[in-house]
Formats: sequence, C-alpha cells, structure tokens
Amino acid sequence: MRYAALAAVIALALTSVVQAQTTPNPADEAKFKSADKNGNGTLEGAETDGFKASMTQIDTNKDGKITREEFLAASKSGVVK
Ligand SMILES: [Ca+2]
Repeated sequence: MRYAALAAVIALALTSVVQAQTTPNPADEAKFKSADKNGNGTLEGAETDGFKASMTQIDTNKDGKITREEFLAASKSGVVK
C-alpha cells in the first residue's frame, strides 16, 4: 500500500518532468526560432550576440553554442527574457 502511493507520486513527478520538457512556452519557442537565423536548431556565432551577457548561464555545457534546450531552460528560469 505504501509502495503504491510512493510509486504514484514518482510517476506523477516523472510525468511533470516529461511535460515540462515536451511542452515549452510558445513565446520562448518563438524567441528561439527568431534568434536561430539559419534554422539549424542551435544558436551559434552571431546568433548568440543578443545573449552574450548571459551566455555563461545559458550555455550550460560551455560549448559556445546555445541549443534549443539550453535556450528554453534559460527562458524558463528567467535568464533569457
Ligand atoms: Ca543556428
């Protein structure tokens, strides 16, 4: 009984995480698309110019590029406005 309740809580938590990853804010998504001039799904080179001030916070894997995931996470946490 206890395990069933725990399993339900874990399942709910996992569902929330999956939804958070698969349903980004449409406004954030639009912002990323407009910044991604060549449409390759990554902001790099001049595409990152508007985000230089927050680059260290956005580019979490420090490869000098901003992936869609990094951008959306940064938008969600308020780093990108
Ligand atoms: Ca790009």
